[in-house]
Amino acid sequence: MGRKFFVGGNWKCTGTTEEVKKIVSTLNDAQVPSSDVVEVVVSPPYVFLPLVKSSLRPDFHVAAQNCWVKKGGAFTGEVSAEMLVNLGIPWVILGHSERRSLLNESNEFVGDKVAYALSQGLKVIACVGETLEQREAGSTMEVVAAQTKAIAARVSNWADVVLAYEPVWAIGTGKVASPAQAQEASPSFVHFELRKWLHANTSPEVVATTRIIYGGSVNGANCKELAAKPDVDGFLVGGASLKPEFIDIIKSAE
Ligand code: G2H
Repeated sequence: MGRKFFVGGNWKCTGTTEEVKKIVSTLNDAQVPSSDVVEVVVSPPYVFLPLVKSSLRPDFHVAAQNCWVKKGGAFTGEVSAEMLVNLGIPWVILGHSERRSLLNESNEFVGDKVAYALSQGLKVIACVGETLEQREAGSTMEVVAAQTKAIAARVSNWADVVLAYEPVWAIGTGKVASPAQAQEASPSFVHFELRKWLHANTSPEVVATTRIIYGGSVNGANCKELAAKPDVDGFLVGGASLKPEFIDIIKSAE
């Protein structure tokens, strides 16, 4: 079974109601490959989820950018997985490096979040990735494997998980991982290595079906070449997902 190409748009903490309406209108008017070919999920800030959900074309889906680690309750400022389900939001991004680094989310905490979100029926875009210091120290795979292991230790059903490899040094910097860094025949490349890690630690079905997408300064100009790599099953796009070039990135699925 082939893995359907996945394109996520992470709008991060940006936007006004008017800007959000404009982005949705651009997406709604776009000619893109069918949902048999590409799965498109956009992730606005929490406050815009109902607006985007109600106005976005039905073949595109919506993700929250985070959710709480367990059942809701006395957790001021948090949003629970149950609330997202109640709103009809099918996806959530968890473990983004901005939350890992700025809010000190540990591998275990992210793993717990992934497990809880899945248990409530959400689908999860789970992010992993190394910092520049870690890459330069030669510990990329060690870091990425530890992050993935904390998820795998808590998750048995990977059907609703998309793994996003986002090297921290490539996020919002304009320094995209070269296609060679994201995937090459050599086993030293991270997507290939991650699939190998899944092979050693999960089941043949998980290895064959889990999508490993790339994030970090993906744009309309570099998406085609990245998309052509066999272990790059799609993208998580930040800055460029707010612009019309997001359509070109969706089209790179073909
Ligand atoms: C990585 C990515 C989206 P950008 O954070 O998750 O952002 O494409 O702006 O580097």
